[in-house]
Amino acid sequence: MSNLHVLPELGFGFNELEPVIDTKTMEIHHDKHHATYVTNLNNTLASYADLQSKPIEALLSNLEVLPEAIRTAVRNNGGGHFNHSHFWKWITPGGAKMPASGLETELTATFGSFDGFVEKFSQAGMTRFGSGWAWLVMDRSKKLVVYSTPNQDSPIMDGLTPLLGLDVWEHAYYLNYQNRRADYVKAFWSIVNWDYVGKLFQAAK
Ligand code: MN3
Repeated sequence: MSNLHVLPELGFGFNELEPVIDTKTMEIHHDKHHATYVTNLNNTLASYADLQSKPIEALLSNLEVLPEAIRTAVRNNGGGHFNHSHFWKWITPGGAKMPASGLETELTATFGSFDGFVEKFSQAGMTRFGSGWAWLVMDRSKKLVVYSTPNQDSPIMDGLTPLLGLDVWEHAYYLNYQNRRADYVKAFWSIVNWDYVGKLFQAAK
């Protein structure tokens, strides 16, 4: 088989986000959770040759055209693969400063201040009941929006462009933070890769 989806490299060591995200969590999250989404996605598409050549973005943007028999599996495992592939780039050892890309100006214009954005995004992560993601996205009218999704649902399924996402599944933080999701969300801000967020913002504008 030639068109398999592939688990991307992390780009840094499992231990390099300590103490914000512990080594064991990073290892299990990447090598087990994300790897399983990739394996399950490839298995799901195994007997659908015409779908195997489609990029993950194309599959997720048009779930409704997929055969019903595999739609939920692609939604869950394809969403998991897509979301995590970005997540590993949204976090970086030591964090990366807000780029001078106009994004900070836009965040301030939309949310009142940068802190106002942080507050709103954090709330989205905190109030997502159960498993899911908090998002900063650009909508079709080029407006910035903060919201959250359940499970592995991704903004591209809603026609929105993800700029920053935070995994608030317990598997993302439980070993270190247990029930303290708020502490994990707060610590996240010190490892955000704003360079990558800025690139996505520029591309989406
Ligand atoms: Mn995860």
